[in-house]
Amino acid sequence: MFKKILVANRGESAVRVLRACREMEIPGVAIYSDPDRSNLHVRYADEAYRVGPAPARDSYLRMDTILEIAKKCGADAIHPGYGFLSENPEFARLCATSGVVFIGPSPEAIRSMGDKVEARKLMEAAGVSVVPGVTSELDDEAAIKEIKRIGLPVMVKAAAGGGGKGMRLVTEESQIASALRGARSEAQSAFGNPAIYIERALQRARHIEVQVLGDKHGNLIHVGERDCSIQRRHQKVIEECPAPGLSDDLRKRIHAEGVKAAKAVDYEGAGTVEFLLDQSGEFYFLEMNTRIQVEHAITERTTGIDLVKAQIRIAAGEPLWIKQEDVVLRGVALECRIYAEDPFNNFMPSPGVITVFREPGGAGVRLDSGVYDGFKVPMEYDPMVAKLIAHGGNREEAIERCTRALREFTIKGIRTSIPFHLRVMKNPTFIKGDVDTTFIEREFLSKGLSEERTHDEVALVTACVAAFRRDQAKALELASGRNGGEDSPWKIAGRQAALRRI
Ligand code: MV4
Repeated sequence: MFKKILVANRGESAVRVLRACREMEIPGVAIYSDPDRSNLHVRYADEAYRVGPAPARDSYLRMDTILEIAKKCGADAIHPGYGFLSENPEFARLCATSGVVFIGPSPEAIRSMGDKVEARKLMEAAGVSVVPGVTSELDDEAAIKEIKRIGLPVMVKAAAGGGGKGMRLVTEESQIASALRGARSEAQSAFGNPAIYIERALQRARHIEVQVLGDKHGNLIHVGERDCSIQRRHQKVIEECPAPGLSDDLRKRIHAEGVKAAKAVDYEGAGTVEFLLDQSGEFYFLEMNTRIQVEHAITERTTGIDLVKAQIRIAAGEPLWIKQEDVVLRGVALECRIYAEDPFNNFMPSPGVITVFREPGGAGVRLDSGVYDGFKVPMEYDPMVAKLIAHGGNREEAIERCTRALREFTIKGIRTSIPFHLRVMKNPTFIKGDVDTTFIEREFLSKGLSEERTHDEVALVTACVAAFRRDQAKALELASGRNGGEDSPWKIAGRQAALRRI
């Protein structure tokens, strides 16, 4: 096992990994950028080193500095967490050549899955179903011909993209030429690679992803699926494990395809195979994420498997200790990602100081966060402040517990998405489990979101009215007396009324 692990990440992600290190009695090392000096992950770690100034490219993305720190402190492994360098094949390669274990898959698996065109081709060759489409370089004329064959609407995607970046929907033939041109130039400027590909656009599909675990000895299993359809602008908002409403047969087939996809790249470690499930029940490979994901905790809750510890054990060369038939999912887990943003003002970022942070708890509740009372939510990084994971024996209980925990959760000083999550929890379409990737748009954004008067506000107005009445009553009481001089109650009441108008 490793002597010491450096965690090349920040916030909640770094805290999650450091907790696994602590349980395994492996010293954990944090790195921090200047504004993160007193961040929770720094306090939690056994050692911490400055990596650079605020911008990620000068700190959490500095491969050379991070490897230097690893050498200096004697870390023999690096865990990249999620985001930052977690899906950077060059970093995985550099770790290997520097004699430090990268806790994740091989550079080759990261690279081939990072190129979405190559991933599509690999999957097709392995017999995994992919969305009908074309990946070859085409001029406009040839592209138009192909698009007619595939059938409108189509999606134009960047080969180097992923996660929805640089993606365009084409619904009419007349848009094709400009969509291709736009997508190519966007792909060039965003990824430095103008390659694009075209797929038939699936409408109102669900995002279902299969969590896999593979070791260095050829064993590869799935540990169930998640539904991550509830998202806004490609940012996941609520995830659920297992995906609601799938037949046993469909579920089994998706699991099998997830395993087949991961085996095709000899996958090692924890990974996720994403599928789009359309309304007719057909599903297609979309992408593979070659890292541990934010939403891994709901799988941990339903399977009882600690996925981060699994990653570490696999990276250290241990064979998988669980067999496929031993993986049993119990109940339902939901995750709400709490962001520092105002759901009633178009989800505007709401950075600032968290003055009160009171976490929920109790049966079936897990809270993973990187913040605390007095924490300043920085502008520079991801606005997620906490993940609330609620588990129940069934979906109904998971929703009840999630609702209860969201109500217990108090965050003051900044706006958060907690009230939005509460709306989702009582939304009839969500309660039916009838979700797809357009859920938020259809159920909320198209209808407009307005704030409910909170108890606090009602209490404040009530107190003002009560104070006003009391003052008036007092003034009238005094007025009924004899005093008419300088202390005339009429004058006092008049002065008070004038003051109130300020
Ligand atoms: C699609 C699609 C429909 N048809 N591809 C968005 C993120 C990236 N992983 C791929 N995405 C999509 N690809 C075809 N051929 C719809 C989406 C999509 C989506 C996918 C998963 C979760 C949320 C989404 C929201 C909008 C669009």
